[in-house]
Amino acid sequence: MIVRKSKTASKSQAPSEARPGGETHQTTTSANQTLTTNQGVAISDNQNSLKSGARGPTLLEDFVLREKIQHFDHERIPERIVHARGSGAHGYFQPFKNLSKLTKAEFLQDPKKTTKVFVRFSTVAGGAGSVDTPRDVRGFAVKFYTEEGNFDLVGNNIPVFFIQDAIKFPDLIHSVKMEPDRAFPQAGSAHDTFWDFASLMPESMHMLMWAMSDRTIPRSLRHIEGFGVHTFRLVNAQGESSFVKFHWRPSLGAASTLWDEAVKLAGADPDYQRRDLWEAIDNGDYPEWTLSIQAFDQKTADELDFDILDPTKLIPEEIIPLTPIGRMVLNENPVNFFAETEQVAFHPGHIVPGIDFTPDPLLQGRLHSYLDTQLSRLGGPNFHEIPINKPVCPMRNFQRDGHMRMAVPPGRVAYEPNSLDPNGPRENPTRGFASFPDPNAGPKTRERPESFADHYSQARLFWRSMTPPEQGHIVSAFTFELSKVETPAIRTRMLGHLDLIEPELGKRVATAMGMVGEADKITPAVPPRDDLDPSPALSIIGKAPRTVQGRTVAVLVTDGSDASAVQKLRQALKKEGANLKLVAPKVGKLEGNGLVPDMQLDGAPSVLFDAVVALPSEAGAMELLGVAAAIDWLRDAFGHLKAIGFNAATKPLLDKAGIDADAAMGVIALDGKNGIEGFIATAKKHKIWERDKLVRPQR
Ligand code: HDE
Repeated sequence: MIVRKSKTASKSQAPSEARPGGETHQTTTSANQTLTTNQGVAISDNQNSLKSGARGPTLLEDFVLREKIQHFDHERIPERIVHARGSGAHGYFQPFKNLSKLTKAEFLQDPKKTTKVFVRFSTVAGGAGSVDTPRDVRGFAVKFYTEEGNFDLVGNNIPVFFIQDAIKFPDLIHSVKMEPDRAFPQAGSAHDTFWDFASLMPESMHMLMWAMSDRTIPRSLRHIEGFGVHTFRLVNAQGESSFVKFHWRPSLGAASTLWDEAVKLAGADPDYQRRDLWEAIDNGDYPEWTLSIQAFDQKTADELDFDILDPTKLIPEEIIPLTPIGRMVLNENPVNFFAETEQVAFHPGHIVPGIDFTPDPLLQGRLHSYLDTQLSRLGGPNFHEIPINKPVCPMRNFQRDGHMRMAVPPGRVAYEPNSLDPNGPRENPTRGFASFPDPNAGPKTRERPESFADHYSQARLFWRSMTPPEQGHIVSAFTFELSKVETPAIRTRMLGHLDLIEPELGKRVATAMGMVGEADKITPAVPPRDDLDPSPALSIIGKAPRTVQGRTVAVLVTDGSDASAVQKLRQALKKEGANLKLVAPKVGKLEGNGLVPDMQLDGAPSVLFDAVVALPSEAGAMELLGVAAAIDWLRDAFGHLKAIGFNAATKPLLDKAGIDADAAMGVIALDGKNGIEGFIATAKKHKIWERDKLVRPQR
């Protein structure tokens, strides 16, 4: 059982005693509070090892020391080979209505019933200690603790994948991970081996477009969409099956950072997204997603111009609309990161009656991998007994023993059928999982179906579905990554693919790289189609809701700042569901206004916030003129296209930062009439795209 403690830490301390060596001892007389070894032996001194004389050598017999150090030496377990860096949260799922027409899955029947979930978000390429904001796909894995067993929906924030067959996964991952001789770069795809591999894999083109789009630099984990990627099956009580694609949509809307923000965030706060998720939940700002499906039958599948078993393809919502089926709320932080977020074991093969697989060759390979990886990661086959992985429904079988077995099954019978234990577990033909009798079968062959061969049309569809700023970002991302590639032949090969995806894209990237006319000529297996309608639903900017809900506005204040102006702004933001953080040159209480800053300026660059306001006093502004961090604060906010609010005293700072006080460009005077309303309305745009042309080359 996971024991949850109340949020407030106790202020009272155990009594502290002074000793001759001057070290701190906190002691107790209460049996409950007594510190013990793992064997339950009370420990009298946790500050000093057992020595032969106060200044003598440490004795081997010190079992307290040896046990403590030995446990510490083995505190780390192997990190996940992919998705090592992750953040988790508990919550619940609730269906909107009874879905029995489509599925018999118990947790999708009753709209009054909630099912507990644990979610782990992750980056893919970096190690467990890597930063939160590299350009990378985000994992979106949900464990539903249903009454019919655990169902894991182990998806990503992108609806397609790089490869079509599981046998390519180790190659893909080896190419993106640190290069094996030099062990860099960490958590990044901008290097030769990744682009070498990708440029030799036409099937990766569609996913590369997503990877180079704003999707891979999300604003926060609360602002990502999620996708099951593969086509799955739903099966109802009559044994009828539909195909299904799963989609998660965040209630705050999807949103991304700019590349320059992502880079600066990595330095300003390596834990930016983990902290954001934690703080939102801690503040009661619970992130929410709607689960939607695209359900369709065989006839519709046959009519689509791609193969639904091909995980590099998506079904545009404009062709099969999303049907919302329920909502997920994350309302509880883990109490222990290791026990929960690190030890949670997801597996696409964890399904429940009413949900089934398709023969997507990527999914099929995953069905082996996830169970297998837990043996080395969690040390044996009994990982299902770790609290975070335990099903909530009864679990009984004849599996026995193994490393770290916790269960103590009594009795002499560990087999079935048996006559010695008539009350022991037995097959249940009514409730038991029955695989959908998929008629697909053919001769044994190592072969890619021809229906998987169109690698460019949906990459083109993606490009054409983006708004102009998003297209510009894709061009910049390809330019950045390919410019980091040292081998010219890899660059020219990739430029050839971009020409095929869309000549305009190829040309813009080649121009930005200074490599016009150098693209290789690539012959596609199937030429890209030119007649696909764009899918506006694929754009983030196009469908961004105008809101500041769940966002953070920072206010730069100094001694003598006007507390009532801060208070008015705070109230107005609160009404809109946004947070306000006070940033000041010093973190202690300010003079002349009693304001207590949340953060100190050097540790609170504007990159951490969604919009900024400067409300210094006149004297405070004069002092800030000599502080580079203050000028950068405004300059970066301007460059990152954030709404900027200011008072009259800020004017010299804006001048020094080279910022025109132009409301049309999102720089709003707060002390004017309707200043606060105007600022909030601007902040709701998230980014002032009109400003982009003032601050970076348009590619
Ligand atoms: Fe994974 N993947 N994967 N993957 N994956 C793992 O499982 C693998 C794929 C995804 O927060 C590993 O327990 C293979 C697609 C997520 O714990 C491993 C293939 C999608 C997570 C593994 C894929 C994913 C993983 C590493 C190709 C999106 C993190 C540790 C056949 C639909 C789950 C572990 C968490 C983790 C294998 C492809 C998503 C090694 C062989 C496609 C979100 O088993």
